[in-house]
Amino acid sequence: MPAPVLKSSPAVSRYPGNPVLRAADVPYPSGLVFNAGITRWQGRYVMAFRNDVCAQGDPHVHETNIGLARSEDGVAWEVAPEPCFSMKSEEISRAYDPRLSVIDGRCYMCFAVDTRHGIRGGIAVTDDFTGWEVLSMTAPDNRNMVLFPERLDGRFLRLERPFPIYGRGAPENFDIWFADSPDCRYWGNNRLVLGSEQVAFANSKIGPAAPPVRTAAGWLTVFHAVDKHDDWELPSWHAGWKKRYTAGVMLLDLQKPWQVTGISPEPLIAPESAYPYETEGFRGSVIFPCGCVLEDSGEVKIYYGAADTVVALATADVADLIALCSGRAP
Ligand code: BMA
Repeated sequence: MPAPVLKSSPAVSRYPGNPVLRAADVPYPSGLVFNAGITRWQGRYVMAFRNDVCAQGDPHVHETNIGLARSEDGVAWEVAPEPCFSMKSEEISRAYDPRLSVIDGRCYMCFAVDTRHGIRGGIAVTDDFTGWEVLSMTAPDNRNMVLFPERLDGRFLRLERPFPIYGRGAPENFDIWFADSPDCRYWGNNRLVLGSEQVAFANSKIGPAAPPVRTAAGWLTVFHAVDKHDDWELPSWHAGWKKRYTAGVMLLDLQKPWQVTGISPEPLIAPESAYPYETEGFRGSVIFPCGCVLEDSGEVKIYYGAADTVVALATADVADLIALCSGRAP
């Protein structure tokens, strides 16, 4: 059964030259380039991207590392000669899905870590994208962590997505949570931000996507949302792919960032067959934003992993996104 069509918001425009990064742009072994954290850094744009090493069309991934790319305009990217981060040991198989936030002049990266004992959320900090200090790793299972780009009352702020298996009442209905920290190492004050049942276009898990962006109306926050159906067979390099990932958008209170003050009832970006890089690839019909940049012009650049295969870019006017969260059409 095909998935019923979902449309993206008219507030969003895809960059016509999409994808902005793919495996062929990478000067070392690469098969899939997706889920990329992006931020402005020292007058340029910097991207940390997930790099899965595999053959085209073959779902067996041999290795995953995190690559680095730089750009003058946020559109044309130059990939550094070597990956910038990886984790591997007897316990840890890989680190992936980076999100970048600049806080007080240092660049922090959140990432997921697959281990023999579950999936953990990591945070590392760098000043040069060469040396990294790993500050914290959650207990399993947790991932999709994003740091706000500012502290509040001296405390670091993050959104995260634990995966409760027992006690949630449904096997994969996972939610967005908040935590804060005095030092980015020790985290607490956990609060529920958004339950997956509050998102009309999800029937399964949701999660933080890109780090929130400050606006006068609140923290503009892109999240991902999953709908799935046992009868679906979505295009994929492996059989049995049944999950569609869309992007949604909400506003969080500037002083109480665990409180949702507005949310768009419709998807912001849904995978559409007019853009085959979204519907065909390693896992088709996946929109997975990990980076958001607000320009002085009011343009918001939203970077997303498309079909778990490439990095794509969509833009929107910040006023339109705020209007969507207030239940108003742009
Ligand atoms: C999620 C994560 C992401 C991936 C997405 C779609 O659970 O594994 O890395 O992009 O699924 O496959």
